[in-house]
This record gives sequence, structure tokens and C-alpha cells, in this order.
Amino acid sequence: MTDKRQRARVQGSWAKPPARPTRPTAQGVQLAAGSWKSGPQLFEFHKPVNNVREIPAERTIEKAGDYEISQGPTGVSRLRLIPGFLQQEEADWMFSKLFAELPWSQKTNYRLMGEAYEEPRLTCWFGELPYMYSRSTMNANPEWHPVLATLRLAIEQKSGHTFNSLLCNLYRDGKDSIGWHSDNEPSLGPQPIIASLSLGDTRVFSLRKQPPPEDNGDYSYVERIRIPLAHGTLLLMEGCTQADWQHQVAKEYHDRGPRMNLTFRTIFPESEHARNTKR
Ligand SMILES: O=C(O)CCC(=O)C(=O)O
Repeated sequence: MTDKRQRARVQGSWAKPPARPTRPTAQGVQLAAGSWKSGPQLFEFHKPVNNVREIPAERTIEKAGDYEISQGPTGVSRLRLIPGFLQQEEADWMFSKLFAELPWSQKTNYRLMGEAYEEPRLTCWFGELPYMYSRSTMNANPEWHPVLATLRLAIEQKSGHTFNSLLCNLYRDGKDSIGWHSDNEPSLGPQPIIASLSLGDTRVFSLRKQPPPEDNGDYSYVERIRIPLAHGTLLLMEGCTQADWQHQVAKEYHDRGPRMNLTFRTIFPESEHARNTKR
């Protein structure tokens, strides 16, 4: 008999179901799952149940494209990334002009219990209607800077959406930031579309999915996305992105130059808020 056949015979005999003992023997083998079987050949392997919950790996989005980032629970959440929406020279010129000429100031917000804090960045607002977030209001300011009016038109043409307002953020260095939040104020309507144009130094824009209700606000296991936003990049957030995800620009430990972010949005008059929330 060749070696190969001999091995096959041995394997065959092992593969046969073992004979059942007619009565329990004295020897017993404790199984991994804690049950006992009598007889030396009745060992069964029970794979331990894996109770460790996986943390999804963070995804990085850098390339131009349309990304469906989730399908629920509210509906489809979509991002559109357009690096190089502005050419370098054009973006350089706009950055210096807006940096010097916009009415930047530091806004005071209020926490739920009424405690005041200064935002860790400078802002200004353009639009026929005021904008209220974090329990403090930015007054209406219909005097659009001509550069911003031109940008609004260009972004409307590119995106196919219209916008009536603009929140401008200025991050003076790597210590300036915006914490986790969603742009979901009632004045923005049910599925707000936000067009965000970045100028200046690159900063990482992060998103994290809202946890399911049974996780009671614990974000440990949620999906995460990071998008480095470079000079001249346009990012569109559409669909349920504000209902199902939060976003932030975190502080950085490396030196960062100034960065500006222009977030075009549509504000609805107060008379339409109730109608919007019902939709
Ligand atoms: O600076 C950014 O890219 C994000 C700004 C932002 O989240 C906001 O204005 O709501």
C-alpha cells in the first residue's frame, strides 16, 4: 500500500462516526462549552461565541466623486466632493480679500444650562433672515460681499441647488475648531443641503454616524469618515446627512495656518418651520 493510500485509510477510519457506548463510562471529557460527554472519542469542539463588538474602521474620502454614505435610518445620506472647484490663484486671491474684508467676530453661545462660552473660531453671517444656533442668534445681514455673491452663483450652477444664506467660519490656526454637531435647526428645513467651500490651510472634516437608540448616545461603535478639505475644495452634504450623521473640525496638534469655510444653506422663514418639521 502506498503512503498516500495508507493515510487515506487512516483518515477514513477516523472519519467514521464513533460507536456509541452502551452505558456511560467512568471517563468523561469536559467540553469547551461546559457540557460533559462520556467516552474518550466523543469530544465535540464548540467554537466560543464571539461577544466582542467590532469598531468599524474609519474611512477616508479624498477623491472627487458622489458618495452614498448610508441608507438609513432616515433615508439616503450623500456627499459630493469636488477638489479644485476653485483654481489655486483664484482661491488665493479670494482668501486674502475675504480674510481682510469680512466682518469677522467671535460669537458667544450658551449651553443647555445657560452657561456662556466663546466659539473657538470667528464667524460672520449673510442672508435676509437671522440664523439661530447654540442658543444664540446671528442677525440678518443682506449686504453680500461681491466675492461671496459671485461664489454663491458659481456654486448654485455647479450643484443645481439654490442657497439664500451663508455662514462663514474662520479658523485662525490649528487650535480653532468646531465640535460635533449636525446642521439640523428647524429653520434649515427637513433635509438641508449644505454647500461648504474651503479656502486656506487643509483641515480634516470628520463625520460620525448617529448611534442606534439602544446605544443611548454611545458613539463608540459608530461608522466614521474623514475628509481632508484642501484650498478650493467644495463639499456638498445632501439627503439625510444632517439627520443621520454629525460632523466636526477638530483641533490639531500640528501647526496650521488660517482656514476659511463658507457654508451656503437655505433658511426658511419662521412661518414655514412647523410645515417643514411635519414633512
Ligand atoms: O469648517 C468646516 O468645514 C465645517 C463648518 C461647519 O460644520 C458648520 O459651519 O456647521
